[in-house]
Parts: sequence; structure tokens; C-alpha cells
Amino acid sequence: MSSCVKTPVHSPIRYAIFDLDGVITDTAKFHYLAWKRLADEIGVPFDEDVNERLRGVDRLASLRIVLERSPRTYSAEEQQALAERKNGYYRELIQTITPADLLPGIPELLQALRERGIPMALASASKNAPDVITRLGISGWFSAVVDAAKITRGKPDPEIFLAAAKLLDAPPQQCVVVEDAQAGIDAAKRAGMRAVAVNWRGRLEGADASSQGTQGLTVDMLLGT
Ligand code: B16
Ligand code: MG
Repeated sequence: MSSCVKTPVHSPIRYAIFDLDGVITDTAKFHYLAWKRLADEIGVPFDEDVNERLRGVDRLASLRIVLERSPRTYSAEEQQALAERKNGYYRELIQTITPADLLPGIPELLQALRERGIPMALASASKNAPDVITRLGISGWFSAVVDAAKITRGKPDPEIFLAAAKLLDAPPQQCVVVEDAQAGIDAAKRAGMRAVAVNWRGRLEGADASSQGTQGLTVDMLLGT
């Protein structure tokens, strides 16, 4: 597992903000299955490459990407109905989530941050984030949870991370964001925060530190120490 740490630019870091999908747990596989089921039903080609483009992208914006290959167009009402249908499929799948679905190294990292007295928040583009963290058994670890239902602009807009910082009562420059999506890294930097990339496919740019997967994340990497 390779990783690299650049010179810290926002020390001291005293607060940590986590993305959910791809950082805390791998819900991307469930999003894939739900989108695939919908895409098959409406005759739209869908594959892992398209699914990768949906990381960190909210539900309706994701649908628009899925429909890029559609032979027909859909009205705003039809798009809403399709997004809700996909969400029903997704919600069926996330019923199976348990604490065993935390990504490698994440329980240890959260524990270590708690021992260091670092308040933590969750900031996810998923409106299902509160349900997912309840199923993972980690709701109690976060002082604040901001999901897409609480904001108006999605990543790469910094709104979601600034809202999380506000709930933590934290200055943005004392916050670190852990993200697996380029839009999330960009949003963190636009919020004036330290950004740590979970760089599963080695394609993320602009982060202050980077880990190839969650197993390589450390407290020092997050805090820039
Ligand atoms: P929902 P994150 C994002 O979660 C997912 O990466 C993205 O694929 C999904 O479309 C989005 O949540 C919306 O999810 O349909 O459940 O509201 O990475 O921001 O935690
Ligand atoms: Mg993510």
C-alpha cells in the first residue's frame, strides 16, 4: 500500500471531516447494482466506468450521467421518478450493511482520532448517509452529519464541508477532509481545508496527502504532523 504526504499547509488540524462512500464503507457496489437494474429496465448501457463517474455525485446529477447513453430523453418529472426508483433498489441493498462493512483500517483510525480528542463529522452527498452509518454502528462517533438533504449545492461546491465545519464550530483551516472523489477533493480545497485523498485508482489530484486505500490512512497523515 503506497502513500505520500506533502508539506502541511493548514496546521494545526484539530477537526476531521469524512466522506462516506469510498472512505468509510464501499456503498459504490450497491449504487452500481441499483443503477444497473434501472439502466437495464430502461434499455440504457451501464458499466463500471460510468459508475466510477458517479462517485460523490448527487442522485439526480448521477441519473443525468446514466442517461447520457439513453436513446430517448426524459422530462424533469420522469427523471424524478427514475431517481426514486433507483433509490428504492439501493435502499433494498443497504439493508444488508453491518459493522463488518467498514473499510479496512477505518475502525482503528476513528478510534485513534477519538483518543487524540479530534472531533469528527461526516459529510456525504448521499441522502441515505444517516441510515448507512446507523447500520455500520458508527453514528455515535460523529459530532455532526451533513448529507445532501441539508445543503443546496453538491461537491465540488464547498458548501457541504463548510456546513460540517460550522456544526463542529471549527475554523475551516483547522479541518481535514478525507475524500475518494475528485469533486470532494476540489470542494475541500475550495473550503480552505486540508484534503487527504483515498486514491483507490490513482487518479485523484490536488490533495495535500494521499493514500492508495483506507488501510494506509494514519492520524499523522490526516493532521499533517
Ligand atoms: P444517494 P459520498 C455519494 O456518496 C456517492 O458516492 C454517489 O455515488 C451517490 O450518487 C451519492 O452519494 C448520492 O447518494 O442516492 O444515496 O442520495 O461519496 O458523497 O458519501
Ligand atoms: Mg465518496
